[in-house]
Amino acid sequence: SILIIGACGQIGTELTLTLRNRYGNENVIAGDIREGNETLMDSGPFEILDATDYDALEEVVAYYEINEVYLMAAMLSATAEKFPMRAWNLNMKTLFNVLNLARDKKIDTVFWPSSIAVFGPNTPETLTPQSTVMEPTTVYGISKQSGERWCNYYHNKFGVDVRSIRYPGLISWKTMPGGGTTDYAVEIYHKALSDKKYTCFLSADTELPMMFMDDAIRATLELMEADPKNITVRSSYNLSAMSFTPAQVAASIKGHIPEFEISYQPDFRQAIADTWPSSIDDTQARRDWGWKPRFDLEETTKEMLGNIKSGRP
Ligand code: VAH
Repeated sequence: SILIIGACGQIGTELTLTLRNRYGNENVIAGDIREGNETLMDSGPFEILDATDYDALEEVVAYYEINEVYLMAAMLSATAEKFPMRAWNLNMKTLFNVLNLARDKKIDTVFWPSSIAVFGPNTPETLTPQSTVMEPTTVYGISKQSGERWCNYYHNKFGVDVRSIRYPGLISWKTMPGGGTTDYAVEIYHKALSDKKYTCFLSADTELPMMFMDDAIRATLELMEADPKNITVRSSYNLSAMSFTPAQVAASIKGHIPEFEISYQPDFRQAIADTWPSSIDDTQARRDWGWKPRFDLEETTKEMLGNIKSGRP
């Protein structure tokens, strides 16, 4: 069966629901340090789990006969700058615990998310290559770069089947993001509907790689279901769907809510965003496992405004 660690997070919630639809509710165990929303809690087994505690994790894996783990728990870029050592501890200890379970053959397959945050100020900024200079300047980026190196090491040294994607900023309506620099791209839709205005914490022209959550979840399942012999990247795959600026998403929203007004008050998160690329080259993912995005900015805006308005759970 499958265990999602961090099942109540922005990605974890949707991943859990999708996996339960696909593999059966009882075969997908949701684990998190806190309880999640009603839809998640009512749809299958749940365990309060601190994945930094190896013994607690091993007990859940044994009890439910887990063979696949999605490690979606982490402290994201903005919050990690406020609590560097807590972020490092959470992001790395959980990864070592899961990789060691796989090394010791207690589980078979691991998914671990990386991020465009692994790139830094001297990384080529447009169409950032799969393999390139990476000198991340954020705590979160350092933890993701280091995590990628460890995933690649455990694969080469112990044959661990760990698979990873460098997610761009993710936009979802079912869940709110938590502590990221790209969170503006979710907040803006909620505020557009509730207040018809939004004060953005990034500047108007800050172009960042972004992706609608349905694309990110589909990519994750496609990678996990790919034939291992086609997987040539065991650090983490670049993945891309679109890039946009706050001004562009505001214009897209104005097409549906003409009276929507945006203003800009960049805060400490601007300095983080300025170190990240504006677009990503995902040729390797397209070649290795047939990746192809489906949602562009206009379709994302329609989905977000349509679903948030209906107040679906
Ligand atoms: C963050 N949403 O903002 C995450 C993600 C690329 C951004 O890693 O930290």
